[in-house]
Amino acid sequence: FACQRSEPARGNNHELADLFSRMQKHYESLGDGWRERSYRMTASLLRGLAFEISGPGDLQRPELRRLGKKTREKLLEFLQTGKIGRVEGLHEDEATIALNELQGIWGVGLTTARRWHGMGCRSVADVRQRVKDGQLQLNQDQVIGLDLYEHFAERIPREEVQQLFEAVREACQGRFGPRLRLEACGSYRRGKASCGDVDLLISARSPEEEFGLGSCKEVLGHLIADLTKQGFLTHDLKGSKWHEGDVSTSSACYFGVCKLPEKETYRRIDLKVHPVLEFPFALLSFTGSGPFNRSMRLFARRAGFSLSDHGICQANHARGNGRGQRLWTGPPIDQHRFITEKDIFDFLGLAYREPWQREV
Ligand code: DCP
Ligand code: MG
Ligand code: MN
Repeated sequence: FACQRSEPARGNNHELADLFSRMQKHYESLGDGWRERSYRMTASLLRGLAFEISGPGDLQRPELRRLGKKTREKLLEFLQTGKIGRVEGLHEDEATIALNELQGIWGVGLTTARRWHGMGCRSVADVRQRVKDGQLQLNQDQVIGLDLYEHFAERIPREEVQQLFEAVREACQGRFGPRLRLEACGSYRRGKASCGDVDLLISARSPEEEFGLGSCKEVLGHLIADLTKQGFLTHDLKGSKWHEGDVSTSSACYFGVCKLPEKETYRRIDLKVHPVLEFPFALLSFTGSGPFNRSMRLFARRAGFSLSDHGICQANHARGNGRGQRLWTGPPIDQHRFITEKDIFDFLGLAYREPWQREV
């Protein structure tokens, strides 16, 4: 994990991690979960090293003791030749390209993409044809995903994210007055010039203001009703299941589609409402990036904690061959200690990283 107190490692480790990530993606697309996890683990281990791998001797260091024989061979090959033959040999085959295109339809995961590929679908156009011919049944999300495929494929300029954010802020203000806090997260908060979707996090401004507000689900329900009524929200995704009674979590989450009246393009929007006490954890998690979250959570786990968008608690590995990765969670850490994201970095002994420094 590259934000340990010592200087972040770059160079070899960085390049190696990218090579292993490519292998991971390759096996992911083949559905080989075991190899996928193994390469993911190696890539994130490499990204987290506090020292630079510069010679064969480094492979003996205790930080690398979990690596298997094949992985060591690849590292050695890289140190000796500057590349890994196995990765050089990877080329995107036609199946991979087709599977990726199909998974670009919102609501289509690898399993569905494979099934459709097996029926001869190679492209979005193929899917549309088969739907027309009545050979393919889509679920509700996929109907929307296919209809709005070209819309969702278009990146959202920063300024438009800002406008969409304003629309939601006004709805919050209109319904709850100044009690709610709204943050644009995801790639927007990481400073990207354009975003794939709009990610908005909502919570009360303070525990006092949370009092009497209703549950997160109720708050979200009101906002969705208001935003739908005014025509801002146009489609619900995930079968609009957000309001169903999942008692295990205190937060609420909505996936949908929105549009500004003056714009042509429909945009994907994710809304999350969290309790005040979870706010810094939700902000950190919803800001990403995804790989950054994974490496920070892995770092936390190695330090004996389990980090999520709800909080942090003590966690113990199941002892065994080290592959099982089963986790017993212990007592939560007092959430009142965490007001900002920086409090979480501090707690884990990590140097703070600004959102735009969280790409990996
Ligand atoms: N996230 C995560 N793990 C996932 C999905 C999301 O940790 N499987 C977190 C990290 C992401 C954030 O949620 O940064 C928002 O998810 P998005 O899918 O919206 O991704 P980004 O906003 O980072 O990129 P994009 O511009 O493509 O929306
Ligand atoms: Mg996003
Ligand atoms: Mn999102």
